[in-house]
Parts: sequence; structure tokens; C-alpha cells
Amino acid sequence: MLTIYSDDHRLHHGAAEFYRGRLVPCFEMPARADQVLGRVRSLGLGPIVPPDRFDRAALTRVHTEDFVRFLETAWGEWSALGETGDALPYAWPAADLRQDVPPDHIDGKLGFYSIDAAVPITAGTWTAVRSSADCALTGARHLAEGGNSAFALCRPPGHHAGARAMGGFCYLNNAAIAAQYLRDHGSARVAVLDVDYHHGNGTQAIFYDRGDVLFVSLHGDPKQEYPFFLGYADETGTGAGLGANRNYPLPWGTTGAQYLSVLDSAISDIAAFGADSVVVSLGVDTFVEDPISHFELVANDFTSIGQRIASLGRPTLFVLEGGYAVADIGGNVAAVLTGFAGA
Ligand code: 6XA
Ligand code: ZN
Repeated sequence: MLTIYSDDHRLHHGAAEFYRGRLVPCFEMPARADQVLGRVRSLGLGPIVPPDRFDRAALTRVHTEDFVRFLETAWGEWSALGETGDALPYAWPAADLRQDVPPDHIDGKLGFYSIDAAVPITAGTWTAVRSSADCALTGARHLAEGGNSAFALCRPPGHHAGARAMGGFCYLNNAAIAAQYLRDHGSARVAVLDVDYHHGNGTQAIFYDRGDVLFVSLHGDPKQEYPFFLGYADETGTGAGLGANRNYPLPWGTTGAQYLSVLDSAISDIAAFGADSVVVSLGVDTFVEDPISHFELVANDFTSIGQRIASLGRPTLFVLEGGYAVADIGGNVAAVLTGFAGA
């Protein structure tokens, strides 16, 4: 399987995120990608190539122009104030506040264009974010040109980023950008399967009113788990997208066996939809030892996930999302990919 990877991810290394009343060191760190790359390399999974540079227009197919401009310029505006630490938001346009007027001050913009304070912006964040999206796009192009599968080793991740908002360690939505690229280059119907522990609220929102992109997600029940405000089972799409959104919220303590039986339903949804290609938001924070999650999957379960995805028999792009048990992330990601490739 082809892997697409850029060293640029290292340029994004936030110091801290706001979590449960404290500023804590970022769980989303460069060592994650290093571990995954090391394992892909030592296993000899296939060629590892740098991403191509795609036109900015590929980003604004799913994100708004003003949001992309905000990401490009945020560090410059922040550092112009004399700030040297990471930019972080602290005020948001929640209920009863204006959500239609972007503020001029960078502090206001940071809140306007985010859903939480887990998205530090550093001097190198934009370069890393852009290259991460390019990894996903390069993988999508590989599929559009007839490839059977690819692994976009994206960092930072993407599935919490909406059309106009960053959040949950995500800035641009790599999986959504790739899915849209596939739609624009030969796939009439695309399915996004999100197996990250957290609901992919950004991906869901981007495609919620569309019938050409199916979004299916297994995740921690938002009653208990981030992102809390989206990801319930009764969210089934709207308008032309009615029926093209499927959420499987699962309780804390979900075991591998329980997870895999629900995954079978998700796989059936994708087969019934008749997807021409599949994008997998591949998070392995469902692992039993993940420090911020509460499922109980073990290494063999990740192999089974890959095998089940392969049973669809569709061109498939894997896009890296979460997973914070750093010592195990490489092995768990590799298990999914080898399960897929060997099936
Ligand atoms: C914010 C938690 C963000 C979750 C990030 C993640 N404290 N998403 O892994 O998939
Ligand atoms: Zn996650």
C-alpha cells in the first residue's frame, strides 16, 4: 500500500490545550506520526512518498474562503501583537450571541473560527496543516487514477474541522477534502467511514445535506464524550442528504467484539449505499490503553477492522486521525492496514 507522508508535520507542535480546568501538554504531538511512520517503514508496507502540492481551491471545496484565510494569517496577526506563545481561543459565539459577524481582532477571530481550546496555532501550524491536507489529496488522486488503496499519514488530524471551524486538534478536514476530491474526479458516490473514538462532527456537518457522500461513524456516545454536541443516532441527514448520515454511538467500556459487530452494520450501510470509493477516518484512540478514551480494543481488533473494510472491495483511502497511546499507535495503525492488505 502506498503511504503519503510529509516531515512538515513537525512544524506544528502546540505547547498546551485547555482540558478539564487546566492547560495540559498537547496529546496530539509529533511523536505520534514518527511512530506510525517507523512502523510502516519497518513492516515494508509499500512505498512512502511525499505529498504533491495541490491548489488552494481543493481546500475551499469544503471549507469557506474566510476560514482558510484565517488559518493562513492567524499566526501573523497573533505575533504582530508581540505574542510569542501559541495562539488559543477563549471566547465563542455560543447560544444567544452573533454568529454572523467575524470580529476584526485576532482574539475574536480565534473564537469565531473554532469550537474549543484544543487547537493551538504556532508559527508552523499553517505549513503543517496544508501539507497534511496535501497528503490526503495525494492519496485521493492515487485512487482517482486507478489505485486500489493508499494511506495518508496526516498530522494534524482533521475530522473535527467543519466548513468554518477548527477544533479537537483539527484545522482542515483532510478526510472531507479527500472525499470531495474523489467526487470531483470520477466517483459518483463516496462513503466516509469514521472509526476514530470521537465523532467526526466536522465531516458530518460538511456533508449533512448531501446525498452523494455517505458519512458513517462509530464513536463514544456524545452524552459522555467529546465532541458532546453532535454524533447522536437520530442525526440521519437533511434534504438531499436524508439517509446519508449514520451514527453509531457506543458506551464507555465497549469491547472489541461489541465494536466489530456494530462495524458490520456500518459496512452493510456502505455496501447498500453503493459507494464507488471509501475514505476511512482512521483513528486508533479506541485502543484500550488510550489515555483520553474509554473503549477496550486490542491489537487483533485493529486487524479485524482492516479485514472488514477490505470486504467492501472498493478503492479505499485511509486518513490518519487520532490515537494518543504513542508507544502503540504505530502497531495499531499498521494492524488495520495489514488487515486490509492481507484480506
Ligand atoms: C479535546 C479532545 C479532542 C479529541 C481529539 C480526537 N480535549 N479526535 O482524538 O478524534
Ligand atoms: Zn479521536
